Amino acid sequence: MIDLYTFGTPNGRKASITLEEVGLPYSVHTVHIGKDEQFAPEFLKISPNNKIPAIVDNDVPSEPISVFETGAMMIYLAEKTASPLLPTEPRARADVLQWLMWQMGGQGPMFGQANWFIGNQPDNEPAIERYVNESVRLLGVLDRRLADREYVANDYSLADIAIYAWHAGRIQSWMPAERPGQLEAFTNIARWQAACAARPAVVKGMAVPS
Ligand SMILES: N[C@@H](CCC(=O)N[C@@H](CS)C(=O)NCC(=O)O)C(=O)O
Repeated sequence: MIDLYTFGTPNGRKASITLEEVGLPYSVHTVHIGKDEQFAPEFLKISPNNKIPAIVDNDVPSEPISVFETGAMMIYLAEKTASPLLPTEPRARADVLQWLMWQMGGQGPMFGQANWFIGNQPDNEPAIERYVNESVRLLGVLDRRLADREYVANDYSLADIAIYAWHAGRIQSWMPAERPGQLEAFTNIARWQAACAARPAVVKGMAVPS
């Protein structure tokens, strides 16, 4: 059994959707980041960066294996189950990994900063301008990528899970009111988002922790 330490955030959902997709049984432990539970010494032993999510795999021959950082976690789970979410064929694998890293280094941090400044420093116009502009640029990149393929790396993969978890229901919450037209223009993203949202594993994973 795998222990999942998580909270109801985009990064947390990346882990729970992946666990649902690969079909491994797991037990959920809520780490309430609003109550600073991520700083508890026991949690820091498995997640030294004091962030959720983290997993502990007890279904291994010797000591349990703990993994923090969602990108590493998703790759670990896909490899453990030989899942097609991370293909072994080099070209397809590189495609999935580059878009997974695009999410880890680009979409996640930029959406996160835009959301944070709009929520916490609404008068900080330079910061909001910077992060919203960069987020919109990234949305354009994603929309163009999806123009001639169903999923980000052709077949549904870890990349879609990571990007979807951050995309779903988030953008509307921080995109400034004067920008709504831009969102509607991303028609390829809208089609892809609906396809991801319809997957039973995505529905279940998005609801964790219940
Ligand atoms: N790069 C990390 C980011 C994880 C992250 O930012 N988690 C947030 C919630 S979405 C968190 O735990 N924040 C609590 C804190 O920063 O103290 C990953 O992908 O796992």
